[in-house]
Amino acid sequence: MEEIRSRSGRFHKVFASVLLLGAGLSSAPAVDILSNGNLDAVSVSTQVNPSPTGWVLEATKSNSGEFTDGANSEPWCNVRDTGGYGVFFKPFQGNVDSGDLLSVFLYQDNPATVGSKFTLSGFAAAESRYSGLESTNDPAPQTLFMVLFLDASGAVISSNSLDLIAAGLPTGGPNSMAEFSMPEVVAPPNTATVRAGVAMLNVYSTSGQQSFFADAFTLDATLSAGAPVIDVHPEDATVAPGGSATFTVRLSNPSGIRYQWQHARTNLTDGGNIAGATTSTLTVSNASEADIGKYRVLVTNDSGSIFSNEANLATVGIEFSPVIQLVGKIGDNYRIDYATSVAPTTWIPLSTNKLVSSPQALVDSHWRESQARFYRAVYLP
Ligand SMILES: [Ca+2]
Repeated sequence: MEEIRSRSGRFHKVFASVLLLGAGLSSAPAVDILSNGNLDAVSVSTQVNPSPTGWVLEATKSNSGEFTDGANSEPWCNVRDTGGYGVFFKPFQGNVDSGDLLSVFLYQDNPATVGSKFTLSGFAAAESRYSGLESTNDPAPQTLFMVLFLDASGAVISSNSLDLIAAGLPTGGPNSMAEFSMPEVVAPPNTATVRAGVAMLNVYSTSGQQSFFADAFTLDATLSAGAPVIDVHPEDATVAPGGSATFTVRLSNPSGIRYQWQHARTNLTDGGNIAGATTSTLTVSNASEADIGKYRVLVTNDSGSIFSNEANLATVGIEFSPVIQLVGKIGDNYRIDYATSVAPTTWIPLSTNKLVSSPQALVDSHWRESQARFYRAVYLP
C-alpha cells in the first residue's frame, strides 16, 4: 500500500509542474503530501506498542514527564482501507486526582513552501465517557486536529487547530468514526516545514468507555504558483576517510533558483573541503569524521522556497584499536604482555614502558594480527 501511495505522490508532483509550465495556471491541483496517511503501516518506535510508521507519537504526563504508552496502532479502530490500523488513544493513563494529565500528539512533518495552502482531514471518534468531553479540570482537556508551520531552525511560527469536540466528535466508539476537515491554512513567511496531525491534551481516566480514536489522514497541499519543485533529491553517500562525496538536487523549474546547502542544518560556505555550497551540486572533499551526518539544500526562487530531503554522509574504514592504560609511580618500568587465549595462556611481550605520566596510555595497533588478544602489565623492579 505504501509503495503505491508514494508512486502516486510522485506522479502528482510531475503532473503539477507540467501544468505550471505549459498552461500557466495560477495554482497547481491539490495533492496529498502525507506518507502513510491511512496509518496502516505500523512499527515499534518510541512507544511500547506499534505506532504508525513515518509519524511521530509524542506522549507526556504533566507531572511524570515523557510517557511511553499514550496511544498505539490497533486494527479494530481502522477505517476506510480494509485490513489496516487506526490509532487508539489512552486517556486512562492520566490521573486527574494527582494532577498527572496525559497529552499525546501524533504528527508528521513535511517540507513546505511559503504561500502554499494546506487542508488537513481525518477520521476521529471518542467513547461516551471520554474525559475530553468534560471541561471541569484546569487546564481543560482538548482534542484537536493541528497544522503547525515551523521555520528552518525547527521553531513553530504558526499554529492552527480544529476543536473536534466543538465540531461534534462522535462518542459511539470506533464504529462511529467520522471525517473532519480543517479550514485551509497558508504557510507564512519563513516556513520550512508543515507539521500536521491530531492532539489529545490534558486528559485523564474516567470509568470505562473513555478512549479516543483517529485514522485515515490526508494533508492536501496546493503549492504556491511557480515555487521550486524538486524532482531529484540528494542521495546518501559513503566514502573512505580522505575521499570525496557529492550531493545533487534537480528541479523541474531550475530557472532563477538559488541554492543553500546545509550540514547538520547549518548553512555551508565554500572553502576548505567544501565546494558548491550555493549551487545544485555540493562537493565534500577530503572527508573526515567532522563531515559525517545529514546534508540538505534549501532551494529558493521569487515564489517560495523548499528544503530537499536529508541525505546522509558516512565514512568507512574507521580504525579501532585497544588502549592499555598503565597506572603507577612516575619513573617505574612495566612490561606489557599479550596472549591470544586464556587457557592455555602464553604471554608474549608487547612493549616495555617507563611511566612518564600516570595514567599512561599505550595503543596496540597490531591487534588485528591475532583473532583475540588479552593483556597484562608486569612490574619490572
Ligand atoms: Ca487506517
